[in-house]
Amino acid sequence: MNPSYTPWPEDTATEYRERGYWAGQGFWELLTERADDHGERPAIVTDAETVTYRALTDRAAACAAGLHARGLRPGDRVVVQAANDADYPVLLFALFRLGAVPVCALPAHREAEIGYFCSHAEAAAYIRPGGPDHDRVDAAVASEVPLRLTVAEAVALKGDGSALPEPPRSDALALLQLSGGSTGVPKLIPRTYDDYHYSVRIAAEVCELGSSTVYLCALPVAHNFPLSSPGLLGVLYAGGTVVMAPDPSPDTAFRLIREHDVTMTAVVPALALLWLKSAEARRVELPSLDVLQVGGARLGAEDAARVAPLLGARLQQVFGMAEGLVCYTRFDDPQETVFETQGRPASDSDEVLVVDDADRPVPDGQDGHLLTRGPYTIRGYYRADDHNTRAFTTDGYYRTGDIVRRHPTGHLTVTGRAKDQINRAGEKIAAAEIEDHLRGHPSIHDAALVAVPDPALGERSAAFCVTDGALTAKGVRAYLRGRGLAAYKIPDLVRFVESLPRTPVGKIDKLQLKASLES
Ligand code: AMP
Ligand code: DBH
Repeated sequence: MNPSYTPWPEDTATEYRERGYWAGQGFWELLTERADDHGERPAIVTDAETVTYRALTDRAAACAAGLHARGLRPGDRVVVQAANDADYPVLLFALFRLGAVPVCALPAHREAEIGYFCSHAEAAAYIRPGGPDHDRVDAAVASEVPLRLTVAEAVALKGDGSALPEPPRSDALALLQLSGGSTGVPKLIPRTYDDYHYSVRIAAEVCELGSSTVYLCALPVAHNFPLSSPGLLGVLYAGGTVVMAPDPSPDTAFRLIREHDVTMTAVVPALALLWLKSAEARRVELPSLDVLQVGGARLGAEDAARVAPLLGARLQQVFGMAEGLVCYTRFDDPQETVFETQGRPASDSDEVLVVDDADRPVPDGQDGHLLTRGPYTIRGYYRADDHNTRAFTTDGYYRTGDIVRRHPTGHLTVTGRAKDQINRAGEKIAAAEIEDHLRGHPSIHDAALVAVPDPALGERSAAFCVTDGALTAKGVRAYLRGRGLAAYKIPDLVRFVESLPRTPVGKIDKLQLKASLES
């Protein structure tokens, strides 16, 4: 029994192994297997270099030995913050080799988040980019974290490989992912090799990856989506090539897609809209691009329909969570399903319940809370006993906080979020629904709806709109009414902003929007 997190019950774990979901392989063995099979193929490509499978393995092994010589041991937690470049996979696989456990921080995190990760995980090391911002973070955690290095320093380390212990067992912790949770501090998500490997494998299968896949990593690579759905790990599993984008702007992304004949990439909806806008203005040709994955937040059906005509790529909607479950639309789904749903679970072994407030199942087609469990969905957050009793049912289902509608095919449409709902005098408004309508306006590029405390109603709604036109609040309300919406769903407040604030991974930061109304 590991005291840091709740493992799967023993009989369930046995079943997952017997059924082959848990294959008993770690990521280090996976990489060395690939290097043995096709060592000279490009694994990672950046503007500066091409790293073959063999070179990636060799560099990671050297780095592992160097980190070991500096005192890192199997099981040690290491908070890692890195840019999208070749050093990140070197470091990641070095930690996998050593059995040290990366905490997947994002480059945008600063003192508050990093300080929290370091103390909560009792990190043995903090590895981070160079530069004044991260120097400051480093200084802030210096008294608490014994080993602190820049990424460049870490990957340059060398040591005696023969001193390294055996690679970790597959039931060990592979990494700690972060939960984006809309309130409070992020939770740490304990993922084992067995379960993460399965989620990567099943993702590679669903996305039909192969050795000819060239994947552009445009989102911050440590995030669960570009890391594992199928992302970096899925593409390496399939023997393909990962091109690292230093930034996700249309200029950089389109250039890299053309230069390296990229076949697939993944973005959040806000980025998709930016790319679509740019593609529309410039009529870009991206002949190699076959699949655009969009996930992390709800993509409106009207925007979904613009992807193929403007980018020449097939759209795949991805609805996932770092806690586990990931849903994908399939390439043979009818168009309507690809536009209107966020996909269906990657694996037949994913158990999904859609329930009412009392945890009673609701029929297909009705909104309900999404609960899930399965071979790659955690049974508890890391060191969070108290929160776990709320976030998980007694029989091990994770309460996603998402409101979904299930179709008879098993596809899910995300219609809202339990925490992201406005309760206006008892009448509920799903923010995603109104946002989709707002984004359907030709002059509104992005929109967010948040709750504002109201003495009479309890809450009222405020809409933040990013527009390029001369819109008025009255006009927006009239437009929404024109879409046939109930009166209580028409925003009480309408604000026009140049852009919506984003969390490090690009989701709309609703807390900041709410705060902007109070100041
Ligand atoms: P996190 O806990 O940070 O991994 O965030 C996962 C959450 O992001 C999910 O529970 C959803 O609320 C949201 N999410 C991810 N993908 C989508 C999507 N395609 N559509 C709507 N919401 C999404
Ligand atoms: O938002 C997410 O966390 C997410 C989205 C798509 C995710 O974790 C994933 C795919 O794996």
